[in-house]
Amino acid sequence: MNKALLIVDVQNDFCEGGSLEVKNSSNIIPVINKLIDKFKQRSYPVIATKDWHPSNHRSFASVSGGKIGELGVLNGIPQIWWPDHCIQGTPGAELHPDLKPVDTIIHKGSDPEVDSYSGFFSASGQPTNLEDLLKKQEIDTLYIVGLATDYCVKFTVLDALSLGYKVFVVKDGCQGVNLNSEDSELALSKMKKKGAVILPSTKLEI
Ligand code: VGL
Ligand code: ZN
Repeated sequence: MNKALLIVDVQNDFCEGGSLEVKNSSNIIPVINKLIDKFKQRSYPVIATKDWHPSNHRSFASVSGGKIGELGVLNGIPQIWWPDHCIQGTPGAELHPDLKPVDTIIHKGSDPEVDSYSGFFSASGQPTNLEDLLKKQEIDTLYIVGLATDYCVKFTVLDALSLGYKVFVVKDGCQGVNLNSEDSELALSKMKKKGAVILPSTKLEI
């Protein structure tokens, strides 16, 4: 088994004080840092995704004219309108400063016309570099953490499962947006139903 740690979107805009702040997100940083240490000790790859939008990204309420948090349609695909976030090259798009260094960064969401919650594919099915990278390193098992449980973590986990990876989701290494209060729990149930193992970092054996 070749394992990798995949850290989803732990960027300033999703952390406390950011434009799309996920409440209590700072709690996950020490958990993730411990995992980074463990994976590095074993020479397992540590990969992070970044939501990486141009300033005219059409998931932004300000660009598409929708209301923040409401559901609309973008090029025929259901789309929630978000505040401007993770704009390429801005401080909000940087990884949280307390996060330990990672080996590789995968960018997603750069096409202004299409959103990309998953680290593997955009909503229209365009692949990122993630699968190629994992294939090159013969990774078959992913430990996934990050933000947000109910969006980018969820879609990344579901795509990883469809692609045939064994997936562990470290629950205390994730935090959700929870536009509805149960969204994160529902997301975790769905990931579990599709085959992910959900576990706390204390139970993790690598
Ligand atoms: C995300 C909303 C919009 C996420 C990204 O990283 O979960 N959520 N863009
Ligand atoms: Zn985004």
